[in-house]
Amino acid sequence: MAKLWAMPWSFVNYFNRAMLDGIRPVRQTEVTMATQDTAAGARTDLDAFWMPFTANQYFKQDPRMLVEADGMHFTADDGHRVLDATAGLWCVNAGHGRQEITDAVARQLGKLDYGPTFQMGHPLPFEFAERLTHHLPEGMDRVFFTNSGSESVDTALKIARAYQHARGQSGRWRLIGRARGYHGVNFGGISVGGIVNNRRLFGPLVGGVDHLPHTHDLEHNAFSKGQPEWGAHLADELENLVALHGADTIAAVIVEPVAGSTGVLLPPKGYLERLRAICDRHGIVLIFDEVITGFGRTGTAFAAERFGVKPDMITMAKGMNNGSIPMGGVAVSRGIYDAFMHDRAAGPAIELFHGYTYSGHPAACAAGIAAMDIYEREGLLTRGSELEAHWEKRAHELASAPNVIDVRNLGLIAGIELAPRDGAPGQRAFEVFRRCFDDGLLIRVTADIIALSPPLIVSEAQIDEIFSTLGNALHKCA
Ligand code: PXG
Repeated sequence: MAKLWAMPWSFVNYFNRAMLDGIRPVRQTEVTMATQDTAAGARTDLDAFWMPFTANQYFKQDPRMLVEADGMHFTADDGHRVLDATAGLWCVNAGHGRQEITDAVARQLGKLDYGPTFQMGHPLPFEFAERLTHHLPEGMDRVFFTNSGSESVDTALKIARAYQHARGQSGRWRLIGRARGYHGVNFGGISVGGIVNNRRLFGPLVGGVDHLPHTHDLEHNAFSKGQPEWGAHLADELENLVALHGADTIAAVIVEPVAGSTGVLLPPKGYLERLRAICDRHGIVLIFDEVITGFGRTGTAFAAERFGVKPDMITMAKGMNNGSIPMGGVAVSRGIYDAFMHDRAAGPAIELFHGYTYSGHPAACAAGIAAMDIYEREGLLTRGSELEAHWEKRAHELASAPNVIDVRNLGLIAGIELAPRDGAPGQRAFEVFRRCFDDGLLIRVTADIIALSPPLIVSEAQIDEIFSTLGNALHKCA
C-alpha cells in the first residue's frame, strides 16, 4: 500500500523550519509584535490576526506588507514594487485591480447585497453557473457553489459518497487520494491529502481513505519539459487498491491534475488516462481537483481539456472570480446530478443535504461573471499555451544556475527544485524568496522548491524579468 509521502519541510511548516534552522533566531522576548503603518497612516498592532500557514512570531518581527496591487505588481508598504510571479496564491489570473470586477461587485452590493439560496434563489448563481459550463468539459454542466477550494473538495467527496448511495451502491464509501496531494485543509481534504504535517496533529481523520503513490521521481523525470515520459504505470496502483479493498467499497479517487502546493508535480504522459480507465472499469468516480489548474493556468480553461481526460467532477476556486471574493465550486457530470434528480414528483424534498450560507453569494457571482467577461474577451484562458514555449525556454535556462536539481514546467507553471543546504532543508529556497522580494519579485517556495504561476496577462518581457531576477537570486544565495 502506498506510504504517505512525508514532507517535513512543506510550506505547511516551512517558516517554522526556517526559524529553527537559524535564518533569523527568534527570542521570545522580542515577540511583542511590531506595529505597522497602514495605507491610511495609522499604526496597527499586529498581534490580533493569527495568520494562516505562517510563522506568526517570525513574521511579526519583520513583516512584509503588501498595501496595493495593480496589473502584474504589488506595492509594499515601503513603496517598493514587486512583480507578482505567483498570481497572489495562484488566483489572480487576470492580473490585479481589474476595474470591471470592482464595478460589478459594487453594483451588485448596491442592488442585492445578500440573497439566500436555500429553498430560494436570486439570478446571479444561475447566470454564473451557466457561464462556467461554457468552459467546462462537455456534459459537466451542473455546478454547486462553495466559498473556497477546501469547501469544494469536501463538497465533492460528500457528493461522491451520496451519489454512490443514490445509484444503489451505498457500500461504496472509500475515498482514494494520493501521496503529496493537497486538497485544502478541511477534514475531508486533509484525509485524502498526502502532506503529513497537514494531518498529523488533527486526530482521527475521515475513515475509509487510502492513497496512491505520487509520480515525482527525479531519477526518471528530472528537467521535464511538459509532461514527463516516465510514470504512467504508477496509476496501476489503483488496481492494487481495488484488489485490496474490493471495487464495491470504493466511491471516488481524487487527484490534482498538476499538483501545486507540494511543489509542482506534473502528470506523466498516459497517467491520467490510465486512472480514468481504471475508474471506468470499476465504477469509481474520478475527481480532478482543479483549484489551481482551473481558469487557464495550464493553457486551457481546465486541465481536463489540456490532458484530454474527462473526470466526473471538477473542484474549483481561486481563479473563478480572479481571487477577488472568496468563492469555490464543484462541477459535476450530468449523470451524477441526474442520479439525485430522478423523482420530479418528490415535491419540496431536498435532494442533497449540503450547502453553505454563502453558496452563490451575489457579490462573488458578480465578480465571477465579470472575470469570465475579461478571461473570454482577452483570451486569457488559452494565453498560457501561447506563452508556454517562451516560458519553458526561459525556465530551463535556470538549469545551469547554482544548486538547481530540477526545472519542470507546463502551461504558465514552473517548478524549480534546489538541492537543500546540508542540515538545513528549506533554508536555501527561503533565502532566494527573501532576495527576490527585496529585488522586486514575488515567488512561492515550498521546502526547497520554487513555484511560479504568474497572472495570465504576463508579457514576454515580464517573463524575462521573472527568470533573470530569480537567476540572480540563485547566484547570490549559492
Ligand atoms: N485544492 C488544491 C489543489 C489547492 O491547491 C485547495 C484545494 C484549497 O483551497 P482554499 O481556497 O481552501 O485554500 C488548494 C489551495 C501554494 C498554495 O502556495 C496553494 C493553495 C493555497 C495556498 C497556497 O501552493 N492551494
